[in-house]
Amino acid sequence: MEHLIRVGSEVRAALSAGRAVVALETTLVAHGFPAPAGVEVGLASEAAVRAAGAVPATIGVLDGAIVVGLTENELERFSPDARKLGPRDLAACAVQGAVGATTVGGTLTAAHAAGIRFIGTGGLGGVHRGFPTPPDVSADLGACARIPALIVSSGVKSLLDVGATVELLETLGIPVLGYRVDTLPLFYAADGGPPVSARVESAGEAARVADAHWRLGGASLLIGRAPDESIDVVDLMEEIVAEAHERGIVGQAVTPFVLAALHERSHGETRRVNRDLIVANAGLAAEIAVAHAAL
Ligand code: PSU
Ligand code: MN
Repeated sequence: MEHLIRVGSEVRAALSAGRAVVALETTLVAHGFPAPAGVEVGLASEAAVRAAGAVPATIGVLDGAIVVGLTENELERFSPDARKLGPRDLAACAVQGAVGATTVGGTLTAAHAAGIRFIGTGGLGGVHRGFPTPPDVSADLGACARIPALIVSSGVKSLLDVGATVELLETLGIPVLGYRVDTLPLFYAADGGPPVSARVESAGEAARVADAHWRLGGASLLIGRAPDESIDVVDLMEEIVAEAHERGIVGQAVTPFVLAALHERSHGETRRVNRDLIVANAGLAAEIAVAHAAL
């Protein structure tokens, strides 16, 4: 079992030197974009982390191990047939030797085991529309409530009940900070979301708030960064979510279906905005990690 977690050499060296490291997920690589676009998004995110002076640690399960710091060749193995791994799924996937792409919750679990506290992603999971039929709440929220980390996203996944998700985040004691914004970004759209619990103006301020939160025994914090290009796809989204429901698509299959339909019907616009916000969030997570390492 000593090889259950395999930390790449660059990540290992950075961690032991106390340098900034940012964890990146692989669900968006395997399932968030049609192949091979996801790999490009993953590599661009890693480049953004490096440009901000931190070391990227992209996480996924391969060859019987939870790998923290995938190489480019390894990242290319995260195709749409990879399993989607939440916190509950990591152990079985590793033991069974399958390829598994980690969600935010799965990434948090592995990052915590490796000693990494900063994550960049697109959107956090949350409460699905139509709750409680079925009572579909992402395991991302449970992981955030247990594990101390800072997650930079553009809010929560766009097909969720954003209001209900924010209420649940409050219940779980998870700060929802706005990066230079007063309201939580709505993924593709910058404005119109619920108010954040506090606004921060800089990476340094975010790092100090995270540090204070952790000293108080807090777990994760969410930082919302608005997409640089804001688009309104609310009506299109409602149409597609209703269609998924009619077709009986449930559980983990919902997100890939909705994202693919959105990309297609917006003529690629959502894909471009999605890609760019993921890369920008990775860069901001790295800036905050660098600021935290200097505290
Ligand atoms: N947002 C996206 N694309 C994605 C995800 C979020 O735009 O692929 C992924 C993230 O990995 C997130 C996961 O952690 O969806 C949550 O899935 P679920 O609701 O099944 O827990
Ligand atoms: Mn779910």
